[in-house]
Amino acid sequence: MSSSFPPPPTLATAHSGLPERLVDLGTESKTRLLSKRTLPESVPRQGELPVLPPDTTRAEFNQAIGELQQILGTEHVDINDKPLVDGWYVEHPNTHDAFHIALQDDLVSSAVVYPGTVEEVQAIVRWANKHKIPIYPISMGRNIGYGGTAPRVPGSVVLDLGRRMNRILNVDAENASCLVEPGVSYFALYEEIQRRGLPLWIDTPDVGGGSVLGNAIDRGVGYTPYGDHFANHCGLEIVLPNGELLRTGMGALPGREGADNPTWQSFQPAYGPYADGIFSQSNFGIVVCMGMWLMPEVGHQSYVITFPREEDFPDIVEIIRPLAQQRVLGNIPQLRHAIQELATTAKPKSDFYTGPGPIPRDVIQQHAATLPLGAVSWVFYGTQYGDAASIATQLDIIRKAFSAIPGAKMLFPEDLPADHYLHSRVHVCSGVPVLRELDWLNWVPNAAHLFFSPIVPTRGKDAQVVHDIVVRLHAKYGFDLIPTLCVAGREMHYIVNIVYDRSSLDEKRRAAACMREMIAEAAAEGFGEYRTHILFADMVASTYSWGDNALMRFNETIKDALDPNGILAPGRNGIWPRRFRGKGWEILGSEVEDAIAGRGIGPKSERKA
Ligand code: EUG
Repeated sequence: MSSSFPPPPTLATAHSGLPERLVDLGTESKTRLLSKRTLPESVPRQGELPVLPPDTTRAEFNQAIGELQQILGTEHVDINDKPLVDGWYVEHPNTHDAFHIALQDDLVSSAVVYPGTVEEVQAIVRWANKHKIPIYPISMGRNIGYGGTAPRVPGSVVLDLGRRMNRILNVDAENASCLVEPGVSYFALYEEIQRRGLPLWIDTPDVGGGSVLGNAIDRGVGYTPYGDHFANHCGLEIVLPNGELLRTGMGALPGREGADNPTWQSFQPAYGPYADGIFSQSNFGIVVCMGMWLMPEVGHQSYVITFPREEDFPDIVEIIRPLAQQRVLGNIPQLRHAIQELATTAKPKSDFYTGPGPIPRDVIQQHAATLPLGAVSWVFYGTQYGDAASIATQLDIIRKAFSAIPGAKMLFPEDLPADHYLHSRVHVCSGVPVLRELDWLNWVPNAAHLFFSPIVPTRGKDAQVVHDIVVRLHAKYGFDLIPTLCVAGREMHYIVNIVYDRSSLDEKRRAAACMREMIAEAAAEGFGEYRTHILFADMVASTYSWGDNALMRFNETIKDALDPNGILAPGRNGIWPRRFRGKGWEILGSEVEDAIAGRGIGPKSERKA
């Protein structure tokens, strides 16, 4: 392997860096991925730079930015006028979406600013109101597959909160909770808890570089019993679009002599309407600090159950439901497809199949047969928690339940070679953040990915409906189907990972068309997404239309009341402030493919013919 790529930064030098324990693995992973890149690191940008915010002349922009430099210091304001570099997971750009689906410089900021305190965030918000310039806050911008650091409105000023606001403000070992700023990654929180020697787990998503705060308010998911991140947060501090500061939950009650309330991280709703929900997946406020519950460490045992037959999918789902509802399954297990056994070897697709289009089912089987799990179709990655006796009982119940599926087989980490993916699951499911999940990015050159993320009932016949839609549309658009189902007792996050070559306009256009049709067809059957990439936000939001779009009208009422100038993340999650509504900003239907064809993503009247 070539060694021409320098190691990524560590936590000692960057808030977004890797823990020391992962530097060698990270360097290998980065080198493996980037050495197959055929795209140049950057391409010359076109037109005058930076891209301006809407309704702002260059003179007005320069004047406004000068004021911002006065407020923050010039070293904390970067103008986005240099080449765009997609980078790598740990060294990701905060200028644009590294996994671009439209043109690389369609979704770009005019500038990136780095507030260091809550007061500076408030000052920036007041500045934005004065100049009517949209601002777009990110915690760490690792919302990969959903838009990363990119603002929805080109020319917005990105507030990178994480770079200078990355303190772990408190870890309360007795209450088993912490209080964090936006720049605290899972890696950083984990290392700090280890350093203090506390018997507490964090809960990490599949990859550990993301912001604990950012992921929770985007309602992300992890895999210990505390895997529903928003459900396990406790208390927020928020800068509102008018610059005021708000604490939710028990934090609204002042502590003794100006201290934080002692139950801020103990009780979520406090008194009165539970406001926290409207600050998740919204553009109603900037969350600058968040409490999070931590799980006391406990015994754990990970395992896989393999299923040889493709068509047993709905029956597997039927067996999962009661186990999850009874909490025999105590966390969020994943049901994956055999194709991931191939992809998590970090080998490219071309090692398995060089024909055109998706890799055929029998070719997947044929290669899977040579891998540790054998010629399987579906793989259930589970973990049980408790003391040894309790885990043994749970495993008996689970083994017995799944034995109804012909050929089902349970295997443990010691049954599999050291490099098998299950060993990575052992870490994730016991709160140790890792990088391994990035391996499937080697599947195609210049890989980017886009998630299609519908919520599906944990019921065989419903799951089959969505599965059939996804299978058919992936075949139609020529993509490999890479599904990961994150399962609970009543619903599953059926995550489809569209991996595409971002150097190919044709692949981008097909990926977008596939996404658009999956959203529409799933909605026609009554199924909707829990989260989506910013380019598809309007489309997904528009499917939640019950009662003549009652929900969107409600969201718009809140938006206009809190943000009358429409400065905070316009368009995020499909919510447009009054100033932008009715001007053709929404991207609906095939407009997304037009955007990819280079017609732009601004208001319709400004898009190229
Ligand atoms: C994954 C899970 C998600 C998501 C995106 C990706 C997993 C990929 C449960 O939510 O939104 C392996």
